[in-house]
Amino acid sequence: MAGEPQDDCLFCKIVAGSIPATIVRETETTVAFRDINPQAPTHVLVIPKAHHQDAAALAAAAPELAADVLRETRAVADEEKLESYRIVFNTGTGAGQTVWHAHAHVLGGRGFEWPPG
Ligand code: DGP
Repeated sequence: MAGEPQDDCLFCKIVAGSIPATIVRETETTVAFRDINPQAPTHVLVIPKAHHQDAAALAAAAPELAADVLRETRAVADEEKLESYRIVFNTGTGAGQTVWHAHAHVLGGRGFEWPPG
């Protein structure tokens, strides 16, 4: 069921604390932790604690929670002192999504190209 923890979900395990992560922020509804394979000097993932498979599912099922995630991207950027940064929600295999629990990448500390690769 949407929102319920999934036994086979890596990020649900990070939320539960059964897989370690370098957590930088936590709220009642979200967790932010450093990406294990950083693509920029700052690379933090912001996730809802509740399980939704991707950003589209999250926005449809729980728009207030989606707003919490977006608000937290700003808080991470402020804490990391990022003047410019990129927020990415890879949504679907073709876009590069590999973990099926909605997450925002907050990337900063270097320049970025447009269009993205
Ligand atoms: P995406 O490809 O958009 O689904 O992003 C998934 C990200 O999750 C990817 O950048 C690597 C990161 N990741 C995968 N496994 C782990 C893990 O065990 N710990 C942490 N901190 N990050 C992980």
